[in-house]
Amino acid sequence: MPNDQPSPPPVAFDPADPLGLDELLAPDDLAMRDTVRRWAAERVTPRVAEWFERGAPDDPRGLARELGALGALGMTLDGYGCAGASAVQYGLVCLELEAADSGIRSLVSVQGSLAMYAIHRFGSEEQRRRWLPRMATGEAIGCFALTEPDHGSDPAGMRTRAEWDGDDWVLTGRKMWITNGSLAEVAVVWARTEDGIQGFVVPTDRPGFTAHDIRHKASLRASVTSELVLDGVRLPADAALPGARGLRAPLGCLAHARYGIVWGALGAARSCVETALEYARTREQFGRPIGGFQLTQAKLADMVLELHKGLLLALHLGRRMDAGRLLPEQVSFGKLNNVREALAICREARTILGANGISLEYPVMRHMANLESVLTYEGTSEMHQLILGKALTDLDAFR
Ligand code: TGC
Ligand code: FAD
Repeated sequence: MPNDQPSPPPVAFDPADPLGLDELLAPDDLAMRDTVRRWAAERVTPRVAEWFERGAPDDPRGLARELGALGALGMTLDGYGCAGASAVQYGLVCLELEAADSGIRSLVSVQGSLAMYAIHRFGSEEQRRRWLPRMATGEAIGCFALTEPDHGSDPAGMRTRAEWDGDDWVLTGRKMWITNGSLAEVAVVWARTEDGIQGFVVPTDRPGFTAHDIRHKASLRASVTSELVLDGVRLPADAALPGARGLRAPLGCLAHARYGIVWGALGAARSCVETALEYARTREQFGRPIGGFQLTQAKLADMVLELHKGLLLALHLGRRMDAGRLLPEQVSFGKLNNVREALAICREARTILGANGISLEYPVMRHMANLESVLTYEGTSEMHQLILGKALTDLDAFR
């Protein structure tokens, strides 16, 4: 919703908002953004480098409950305790969380845009009532299991299968790289059936379900990533998501989560721009601040240019989503551009910090390492190039 208050005339150039984009946001949008910004600055930023170094957040369940109290879980969904917020507000929240760390935004994306969204959109009334209110408060954590060890970009080839045995479904297979996997009370698992790909709501305490955390990650270290093993997991007939048939269903969930990333990645980039600017103002070499050298200014100017062009794009896509007019190809446009540019911004910021750029004392290398995952998950940059390529040429180059 555009701001209907008259805007005061711009008084001076604001390095934090050079295009005056805040004027395009409604007071409610700004209030929500500022609340989440403060929360992240108090609860995440001071501790996240330590979580990253250790390879796990301190208390992810506590974080989930705090995010629930902020209304950030499943926030665009209606009913069942969800906030019913706009897509623009969701985007702003993703940006603020990712300015602290991509892992925290990931927790929210997977919970809200993938697991809750799948249950809300494709689930039965009973499934919605059972899971969504507890997921909205963060009492129950969800994960979304599409990727397999041998099927990442091409989920159509998945091997995990669900077969009837009497009145029950029996699920067998492995899922890989699953965010929140070992934390989750409920997993939305995609499996092949005799009627094509279907989604299943799997309580993770069922016999035969195990989750093993993936170690030795150099990226997304403040996030839990797991392998799931489904060894003959027996489920009642009503565990299947009744509205989900074919790959169209999980891909529909991905479109929602990818939209959040369009904004989120810019949060990581903003944090790097702020850090580089501050560093350039204070670090002296050859007798003056390095921010006074033309080469450094060219880097800073280009970083700020791409950051705020990305924000304009994100806001445009958010307005389209709120109007019900956002196409999957437009989401690919945004994810491809904004993640790629955010990563380039972080890499440039790292050069400005010199040797300090590789230290976890500063957030830059952590953001940069995180964005390597963001470039790959939710569809690699190559997949989004191919989605756009197909939309432009009407020729499918995937196979
Ligand atoms: P294709 O034939 O193109 O599509 C199959 C059916 O799906 C429909 N469709 C979509 N529907 C809604 N939204 C979208 N974005 C859609 N894209 C496609 C399509 O119309 C078709 O419908 P129908 O009714 O005709 O059957 O399928 P394909 O097998 O050729 O695959 C296309 C491709 C490569 C683009 C797709 O497989 C893909 O996107 N691959 C990337 C996989 C991916 O993104 N995985 C992400 C896993 S989750 C994750 O990474 C979470 S990270 C944690 C975090 O978010 O923080
Ligand atoms: P591959 O598909 O094997 O691709 C390898 C390379 O080949 C890529 O560069 C790719 O673009 C390229 N490539 C593949 N096919 C083509 C082609 N036709 N043309 C050109 N290039 C091609 N998945 C989930 O389901 N749920 C989650 O919660 C989840 N969380 C994740 C968290 C993290 C930290 C990470 C890193 C991944 C997560 N994933 C999750 C998995 C993620 O979605 C996949 O890694 C991603 O889809 C890519 O699959 P892959 O890693 O198997 O790479």
